[in-house]
Amino acid sequence: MQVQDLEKIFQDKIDREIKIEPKDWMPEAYRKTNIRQISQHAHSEIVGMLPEGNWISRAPSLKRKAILIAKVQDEGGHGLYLYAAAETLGSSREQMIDDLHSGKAKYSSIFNYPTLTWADMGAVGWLVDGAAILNQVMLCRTSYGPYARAMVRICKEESFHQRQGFDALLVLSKGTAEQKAMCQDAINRWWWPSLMMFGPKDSESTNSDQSMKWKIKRKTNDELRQSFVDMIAEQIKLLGMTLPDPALKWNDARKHYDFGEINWDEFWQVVKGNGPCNRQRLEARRKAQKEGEWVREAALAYANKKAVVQKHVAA
Ligand code: BYC
Repeated sequence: MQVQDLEKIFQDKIDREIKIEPKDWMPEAYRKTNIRQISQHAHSEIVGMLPEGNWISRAPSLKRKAILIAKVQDEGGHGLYLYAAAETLGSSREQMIDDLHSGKAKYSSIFNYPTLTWADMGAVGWLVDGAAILNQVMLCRTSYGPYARAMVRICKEESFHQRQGFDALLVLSKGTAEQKAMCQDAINRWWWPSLMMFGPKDSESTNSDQSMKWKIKRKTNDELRQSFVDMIAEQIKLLGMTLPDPALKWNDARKHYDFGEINWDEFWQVVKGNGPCNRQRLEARRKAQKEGEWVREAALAYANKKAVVQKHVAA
């Protein structure tokens, strides 16, 4: 069969909402785009464990500590489902991790900001996981089967994450003047970076057009960002706090909130590796990789030994 015919069958499947599976023929660019996006998503989950892990030993109560441990562990699990989904496209785990450590692969800009106070744990849960869910609910319907199926479970866990974040902030928002101030300060610092998580404006998004045609993405960066602003602008009223944007205003004609201009220069600086914590995050990942070497070696030796024993038993 000619490549054009294969491409037609492929696009036809996508148009008819039939999932693409690992053994199906697919254009090389579709494979590459999925590997890029899924592996970057996996890296974000793993690097995302660092800013929150930072607070496990300092959580204000046993209950909050248990919740935070569970959340950070969930993020590790999400990373593993996603690496496994990317592996079905022919990329090895080692290669993906090398690309993260060499700085070749990206991960979400949001995790290059520091978590300075306990209120940041609430703000990360509410805003960062809130932004992540909006994006990820759409990805439950992405065209590549293993990615879509991984996202279903991830989304269930993320919605718990968002609620626990909101709950932590709600407690602070009803506390002492100092606690209220800490809550507002965390919201002020995390608001704009959360809006950046959705990526550049549609007019600057290099991958969106093709990814929308292939139904890897179902909504554009700007559409998702607008849904996020509309959702948070309402939820913040329950906290009695404010968002740090004087331009934020309901627009009755558009039936959406208008909001101010994002600092795109800051976004690109962070994406290029010059954010407040980029170096620290990569160093922590490289260190963990090195220190875990003996564990990987031992696990591999055990797996090989078990395979030899099983071969003997079978023979
Ligand atoms: N940070 O053409 P575009 C989570 C890059 S949540 C860094 O629009 P695309 C978690 C982009 O990669 C976060 N880089 O790209 C939550 C591209 O560069 P390359 C993870 C960014 O892919 C709580 C260039 O800019 N979620 O995990 O069509 C706790 C142009 O952009 C960012 C996901 O990864 C950014 N914010 O759309 C723990 C969801 N934005 O690759 C963990 C899956 C853009 O061409 N990913 N870039 O060199 C996606 O949905 C899409 O990849 C994006 C970007 C919407 C993020």
